[in-house]
Amino acid sequence: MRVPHRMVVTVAAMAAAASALAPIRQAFPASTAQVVHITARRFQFSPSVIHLKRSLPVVLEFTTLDRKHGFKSSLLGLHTAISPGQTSRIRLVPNTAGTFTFHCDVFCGSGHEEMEGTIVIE
Ligand SMILES: [Cu+2]
Repeated sequence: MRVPHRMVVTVAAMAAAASALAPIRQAFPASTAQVVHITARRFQFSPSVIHLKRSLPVVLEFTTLDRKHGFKSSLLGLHTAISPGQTSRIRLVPNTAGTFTFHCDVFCGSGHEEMEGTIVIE
């Protein structure tokens, strides 16, 4: 199968953009980090807008109130499953100011496509 040249360029550009925006994942003492708790349920995240400060270590903590969901931000390179009875955590140091969308990547029903939110790094 032939791949159109334009498509190859677009994928490479997206990969470059993603690596430039990827937050730093590093070990740091949990006590120094801001903790943001996020709950997921059909078909929303709460809070749906997450405010983070650049260079400030943060732990994103996820739980679900009903069934399995997912948290994915492609531009920030963040992903975790959110399973019933468990707490999922992502530790990161945001290194790029901006507004980045995230969404649920586990199909969870008729409103799944609208299950999304925004991370604002300032
Ligand atoms: Cu979903």
